[in-house]
Amino acid sequence: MTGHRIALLPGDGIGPEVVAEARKVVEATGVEVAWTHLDWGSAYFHATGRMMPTDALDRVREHDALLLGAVGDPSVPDHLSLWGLLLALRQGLDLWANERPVRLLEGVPGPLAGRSPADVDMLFLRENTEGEYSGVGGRVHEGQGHEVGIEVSVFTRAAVKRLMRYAFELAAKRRGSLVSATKSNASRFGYVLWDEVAEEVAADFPQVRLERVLVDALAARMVRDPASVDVVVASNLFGDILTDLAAALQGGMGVAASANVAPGSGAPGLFEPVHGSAPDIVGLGIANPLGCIWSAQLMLERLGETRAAEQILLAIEETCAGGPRTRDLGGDATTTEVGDAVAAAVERLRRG
Ligand code: GGG
Repeated sequence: MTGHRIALLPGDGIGPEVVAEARKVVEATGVEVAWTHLDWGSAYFHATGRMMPTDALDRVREHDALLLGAVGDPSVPDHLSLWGLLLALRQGLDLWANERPVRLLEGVPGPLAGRSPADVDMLFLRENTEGEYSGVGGRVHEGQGHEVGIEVSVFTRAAVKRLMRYAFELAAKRRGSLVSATKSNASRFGYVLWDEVAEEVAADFPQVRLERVLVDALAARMVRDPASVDVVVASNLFGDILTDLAAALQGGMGVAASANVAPGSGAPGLFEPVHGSAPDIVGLGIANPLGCIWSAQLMLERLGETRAAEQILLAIEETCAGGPRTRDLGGDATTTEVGDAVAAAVERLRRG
């Protein structure tokens, strides 16, 4: 077997539709890939009682990277599907950083009227294994009037520190500015630790300006003054919410991409569009594949395929600027037409 070993997890809903286009675009780069198709997800759950098999972690570890479509189906409670697959992979592989680039692309309509692509270029780093999504908690007195649900946020010094350090490293390579999203005024334990670690790590990066910003104020600033935001580091929940806002600012969930990674660990990264399974448009052929294609671009970049990654990004930009667009971006093109256009642009760029 030659090439990068990539596990494809199309998953649920529109996942298979967008993953097919991302695969097509990767193949257009000429990069050698050995694909493994894993049919895990809600259909697998109905057949086996689990979202993925018991040896799933061992099986995915045999790969260099994973490309996932979407998780979630109306027939399976969301907390079972998410914890049975996506969160289980993030925690099980200890993929502690969730990276989400946010850029305005020429030609993509969005709510930031009057802003140009140069004004919006952010990178979000979301803590990915604990915080508000630690999975710690429980329920008592179920079904009774005095029922209690407890959800515990877990912030460990080690996990905050590794993420902070990584965020500072990336900020140092970009514009030298790091915003740490916090809420240490109202939440007086976890985020106070978060802030302390941020200040400690900052001492090692004098070239980076650290700003601690309350998450609510940061949300407003992202809309009112996006050019003032470069790298953002946030907890699991805050990162989840802020990156959906950021996706809306860049034109919608359909274009947003992400990478779940554990730099330096050797674990395969998990690359996925930010959007969910969108059950309302499954099978209509109108899902926007750009978020998944962009995620595949991040994957190739991580795998060291710099040239191919650059070509995909240029091809995405070219397609947004003048090519077919799906309905969410104001066009009437199908998922396949957009995937074909990006793949054709990649092939043109390869030929020079
Ligand atoms: N693209 C994968 C997917 O379906 N994500 C939906 C989701 O609910 N994600 C939650 C999260 O990112 O924590």
